[in-house]
Amino acid sequence: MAKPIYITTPIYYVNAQPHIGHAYTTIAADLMARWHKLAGRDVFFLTGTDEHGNKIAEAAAAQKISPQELTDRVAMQFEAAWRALDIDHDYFIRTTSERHAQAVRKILDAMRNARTPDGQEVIYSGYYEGLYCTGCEKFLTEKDLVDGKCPDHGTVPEALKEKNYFFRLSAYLPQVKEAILSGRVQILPEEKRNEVLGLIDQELTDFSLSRERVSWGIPLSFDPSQVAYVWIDALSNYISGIGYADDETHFRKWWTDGHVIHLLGKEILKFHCIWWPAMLLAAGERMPDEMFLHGWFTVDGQKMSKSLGNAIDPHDMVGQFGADGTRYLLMTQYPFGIDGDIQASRFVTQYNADLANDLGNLVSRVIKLLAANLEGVIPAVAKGIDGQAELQAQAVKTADSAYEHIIGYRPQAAIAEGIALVRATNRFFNDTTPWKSAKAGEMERLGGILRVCLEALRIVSITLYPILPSKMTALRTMLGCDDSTLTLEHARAFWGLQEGTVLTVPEPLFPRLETKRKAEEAAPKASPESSESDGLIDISHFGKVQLRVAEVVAAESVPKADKLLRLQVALGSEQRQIVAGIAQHYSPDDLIGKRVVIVANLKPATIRGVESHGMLLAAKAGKRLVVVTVDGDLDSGASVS
Ligand code: ME8
Repeated sequence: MAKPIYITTPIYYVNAQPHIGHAYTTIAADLMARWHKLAGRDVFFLTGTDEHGNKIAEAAAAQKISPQELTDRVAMQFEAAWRALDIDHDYFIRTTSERHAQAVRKILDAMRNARTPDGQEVIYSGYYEGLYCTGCEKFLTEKDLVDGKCPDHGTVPEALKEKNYFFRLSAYLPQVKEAILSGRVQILPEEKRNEVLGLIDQELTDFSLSRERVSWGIPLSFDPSQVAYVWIDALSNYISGIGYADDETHFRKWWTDGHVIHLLGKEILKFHCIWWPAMLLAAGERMPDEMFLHGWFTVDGQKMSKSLGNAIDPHDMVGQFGADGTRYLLMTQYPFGIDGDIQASRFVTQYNADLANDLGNLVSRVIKLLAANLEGVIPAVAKGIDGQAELQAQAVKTADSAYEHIIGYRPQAAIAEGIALVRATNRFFNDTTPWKSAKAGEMERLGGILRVCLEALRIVSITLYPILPSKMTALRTMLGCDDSTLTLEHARAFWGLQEGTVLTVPEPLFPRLETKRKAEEAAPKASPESSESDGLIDISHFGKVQLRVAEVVAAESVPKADKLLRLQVALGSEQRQIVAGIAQHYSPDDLIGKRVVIVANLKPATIRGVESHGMLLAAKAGKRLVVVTVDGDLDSGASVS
């Protein structure tokens, strides 16, 4: 018997709202869990929220609410986002739950009572002195800093000295390394495995697993004046959520006897691939089987962040593309293991091309022809139709090839298998011209062609079910298929429909979306057109525009471009160059010292060979153009709302 599969996502911090970065990993895990179920595996899928630590306490204080209020509120938002995206997790673990606290105490007690392979204490007390970044919730070294600041958060870390309990990580590194080298613990993709091995060879130091000065956390049972370090707390979710402290049988089934898969983003590699296996070894538990670290994506070339205001809310996407459309779009942008860029401005085009045209139209053309000529009844199999053998051969292999891609962590390729079958079926439909048979009264041939298309669609409804669960369920209902045939096995045989079943004409599965220029170009981009034309960009859609006050510190004309001026502006502590099409309205000297308003969160563009990073706001009436400026003593960098 194949082992049960236990699959997890990271648990997300509740100091920010859910965005499509969180959705990305969660959809991938959901897709994989559904695939393994199709293949007949027993699967448990866990996700949840990471709710302790100073970062959360500070976020709550900034909103003048208690940490518990904040965590309750944001955890609900994560759960709501996953409902909206049709995420079918088996349990949602919250680290402020009693169930979780019990598990954290249990694993720390187990570590506290254990001895390292060479007989030393696993947990020992000592003093920690270092530079702590609350944004990262970790200590940084001098060489991590850029200009004295955390490179990820741009903040100066705090110098801390406190009594802590330390985990003797060093005693477990040889075993962790061996497990990775032998393949007992698989770290994927390959280059991440190498990165982990490289880190282990740098002889990582022991780390402190408790905090004295943090109060928003889980007190240690052996010293309640300290709380568990938030990463120790967070990693333990993978066992607390399946009953480590309160349901032994469940825990043994999914952890000890299961095949454990952690999906995560690449930035939390060290915690997962080194600390976590070492903690488990120390506590006498099995290490996970596979950890897949996917890349990070930018949105229209920019890092997604709260401060840039460009984080896309999953609900906004679901509102426009539906749950299935959103899942599809997010998973098909670039291969899973690498970094990528998501071009929100192309979503509508892609949705229309793949889902509305290729898949939706195929379904409606087949069903309409059937309803109009054969009373909507699933016809008999006919012989001698050109192209049928080829389509059939491709169809019966589709789901197996897709599942192989899933096992290899290539969800995009798995989806592409399903879409390739849709396209092949469309070609078959077009090449066999069934509408001509209908006109000519060749009902047997018409029926034969449509039956082939319906069978191919049945296989599509299984292959694309994991990414499009609700639409493929609707398609299956229409084809008269129930859940008992929703399996990989049923996608391997070509003939599976019940002749004589009456089908109904469905609502369009994927109604075409408006491709108004506005919607297509909603994500702001500093292209030469946008800055030299009417300058209008749609801010109602994705990628909220961030307006900020900037002070012009230098201005000059651009050679051979009589409309353009090149401005240097101060934006807080940053200096930027902006090219603006205002030379016919302002001389360079007019502008120096003016506090203008710019769209600050655009990716740099090159205009007539000159780089421009941002866009100036101006009001226009007829031929007159006036640059928007602000009065008063606002500093440059201030945001405009
Ligand atoms: O790190 N591209 O939580 P977090 C791809 N609480 N994935 C992205 C992404 C992007 N632009 N942005 C976020 C934490 N993610 C800890 C984890 S686990 C024991 C504790 C996804 O809220 C990706 O999965 O910062 C990444 O690892 C995770 O969100 C980070 O979420």
